[in-house]
Amino acid sequence: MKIDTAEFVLSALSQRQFLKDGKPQVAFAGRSNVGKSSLLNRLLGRKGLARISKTPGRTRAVNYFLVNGRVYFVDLPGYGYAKAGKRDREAWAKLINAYCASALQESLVVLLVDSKVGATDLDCQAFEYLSGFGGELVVVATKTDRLSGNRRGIALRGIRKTLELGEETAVIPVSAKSGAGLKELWHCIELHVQSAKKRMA
Ligand SMILES: Nc1nc2c(ncn2[C@@H]2O[C@H](COP(=O)(O)OP(=O)(O)OP(=O)(O)O)[C@@H](O)[C@H]2O)c(=O)[nH]1
Ligand SMILES: [Mg+2]
Repeated sequence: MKIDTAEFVLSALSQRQFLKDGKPQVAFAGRSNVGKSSLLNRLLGRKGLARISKTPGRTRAVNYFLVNGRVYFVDLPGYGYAKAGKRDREAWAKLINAYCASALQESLVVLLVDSKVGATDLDCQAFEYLSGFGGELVVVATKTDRLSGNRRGIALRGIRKTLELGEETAVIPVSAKSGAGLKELWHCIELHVQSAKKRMA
């Protein structure tokens, strides 16, 4: 997709602020620090659009970005932030649950898993949870620039095995740093936007 415009729209802190105007949404979910904001920025070719931080747990709200006036990219707050207290975790769960219940059927969810860390227990739980909403889901393995070709293959197979993925679910290896895999991910996103348009027509 050629990006003509990509603009920050809204940082939603509660369910009332969620956007439901019928435009397709592509939601980026995953562990804190897995690289959601970086991937979103790289896909859109806009470095500073979504905030990136070396401190995990910075993205606390549901952040919406409107792309070419026709599809929302949604940066979801990350899970598994080690320093988060109980209240933080509960607030996070509430926000994510609400987003999933309200928008996930219409969304493509991009679940990010760190290729070097592999799929954690929380990633498995997230995968099961997100799969339960009946929307489309694609798994991406992030930061592949940190692995050699051989170890990358092993890591991908490991992720597939740990998440117990069936053939219908793709795992796309990507790097926000090198740009690897972005074409494949864009292809998935395009298909989603097109099928969402057909549903609405
Ligand atoms: N080597 C490498 N580092 C990356 C890549 N993507 C992200 N990072 C680094 O990983 C760290 C976290 O990136 P973010 O994009 O902020 O991660 P996030 O998932 O949005 O984190 P939260 O907002 O806390 O949930 C930063 O230091 C990034 O520079 C990548 O493709 N390769
Ligand atoms: Mg982030």
